[in-house]
Amino acid sequence: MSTVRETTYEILRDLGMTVIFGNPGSTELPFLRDMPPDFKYVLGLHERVAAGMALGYSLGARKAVFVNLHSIASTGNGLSAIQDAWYLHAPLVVTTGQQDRRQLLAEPFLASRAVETVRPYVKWAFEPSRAEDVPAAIARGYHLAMQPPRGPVFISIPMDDWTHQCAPVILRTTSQTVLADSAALDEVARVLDSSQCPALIAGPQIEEDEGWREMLALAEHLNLDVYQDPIPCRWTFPRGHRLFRGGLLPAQQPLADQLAKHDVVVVLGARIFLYYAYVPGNPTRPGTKLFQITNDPQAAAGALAGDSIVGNLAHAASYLQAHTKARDGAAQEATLPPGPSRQPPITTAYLFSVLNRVIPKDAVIAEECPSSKGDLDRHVILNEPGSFYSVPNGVLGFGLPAAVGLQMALPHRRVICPIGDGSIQYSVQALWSAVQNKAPVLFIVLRNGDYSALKGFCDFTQVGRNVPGMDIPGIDMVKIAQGYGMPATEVDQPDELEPALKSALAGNAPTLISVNVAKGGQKTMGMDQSVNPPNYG
Ligand SMILES: Cc1ncc(C[n+]2csc(CCOP(=O)(O)OP(=O)(O)O)c2C)c(N)n1
Repeated sequence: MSTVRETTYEILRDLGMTVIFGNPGSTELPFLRDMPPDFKYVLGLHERVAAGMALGYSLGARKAVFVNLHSIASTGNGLSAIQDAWYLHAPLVVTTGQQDRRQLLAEPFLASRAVETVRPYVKWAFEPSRAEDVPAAIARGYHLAMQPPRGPVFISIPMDDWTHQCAPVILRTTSQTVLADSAALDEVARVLDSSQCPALIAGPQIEEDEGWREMLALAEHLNLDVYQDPIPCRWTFPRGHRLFRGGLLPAQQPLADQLAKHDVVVVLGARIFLYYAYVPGNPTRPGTKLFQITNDPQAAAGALAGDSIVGNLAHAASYLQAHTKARDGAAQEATLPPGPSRQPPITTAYLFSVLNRVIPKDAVIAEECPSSKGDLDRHVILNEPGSFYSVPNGVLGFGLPAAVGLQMALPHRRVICPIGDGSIQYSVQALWSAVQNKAPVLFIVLRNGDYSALKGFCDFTQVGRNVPGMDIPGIDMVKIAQGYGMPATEVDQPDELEPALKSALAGNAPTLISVNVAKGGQKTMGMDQSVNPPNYG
């Protein structure tokens, strides 16, 4: 017999979870002591950062990652990263310490109700009723986290459990590919074959199911318009492809208008639909035949319209390609946006157009730049899988730690993190982790001195501009980064930008460039002027 602690390290090793992201406290020390040398502990100075780096690492490495946080103290701080993992379908096995079982009844200092706190945002939240069940509970959590749709699980572990005796946990496998009903796919194929003007919507689950090549092959076979889902958290179609028509707008009527010319729309791996501001309308023009293929039964059940099919996206795309007729059509060229002005002050459109010129073709973007998402979307053209990650549910603090975790998982690709000067403050301690882990992320701070996206939303919702808390003057991110040990520079003039970016990319160290940019304020988060009044009131 071994101890619970020894058996846990054995099963973690067997399951491939030997990198542990965490922030420790007294209730975790009995687990963390004498960590075996083949394990790596990655410290986050704040739990949003620890769990957020784990999230990035999980997305980059495409596997489950173990997280160890501190009782309820950390669970609250880390909850926004856990909900990001929930929406991004990222398999995190999150554990926290609990007070000693022998005094829990008396609710001692650091007694934890974390299980109840996290429940809405995890696939399973559990505190084992016996110490000797802890390793098996972790294995069960792993298997569930890896089932599509993947996602976080949570286990609370009393601190006295680790020294108990326990039997080994036998390593087992659980299959992870669930195929869509072929009769239902046949119906989609039949409707596509009789369509005059079909369209595909590419969603994040294409990457979850490693279906990039299959999606691309299907689109080329059908020779039809392809749109990215609204406010995408992943890019799942080559941005420079002749069939790519850009992103859908995240509001009902504008989105329906965008798709109005299509008689058949097939949504591959996305919700129907992710909206932001409320602009009432139909999900699609009445009369359009709408299908959804998703790996997520919740997304199927919750779709506002259309017929849904649950199953693996890579398989479904291949199946549709094999069961539909190839379509001809005039090959359209991809349209490039006009080159933005290089007059000062630097605009975010100019910044992203320069960035697009200098980054490697296989760069990975982890972004959080609310008011300039539209500019990023238009000017950064990446055509490789796994090249884009963004906030899945509007909670700021995602970008910085995700970038560090992605870079740690993907040492051969360069991770770029464009981020607002407001957004970076929600998880700024990740700069220290980038330095400590030698993760050469290029952080580009868009310094406009305000919450431009919120000002844009004030306009959009017509609440006016007389709202407090919209400006954030006097933050020097160069000094803050340097304080965490990171080289950092400021860029103020347009012609300083390209040399600064090139010099940072030539090196192999994490670097921060703070760019003074023109205020946005005309755009709401993830949306452009096209959905603002007077077009839609
Ligand atoms: C955790 C969290 N707190 C607050 C908000 C509300 N919020 C949305 S956008 C935004 C402004 C972010 O500022 P910045 O990063 O500078 O980007 P900008 O709006 O200037 O483009 C805020 C505070 C949020 N979405 N998430």
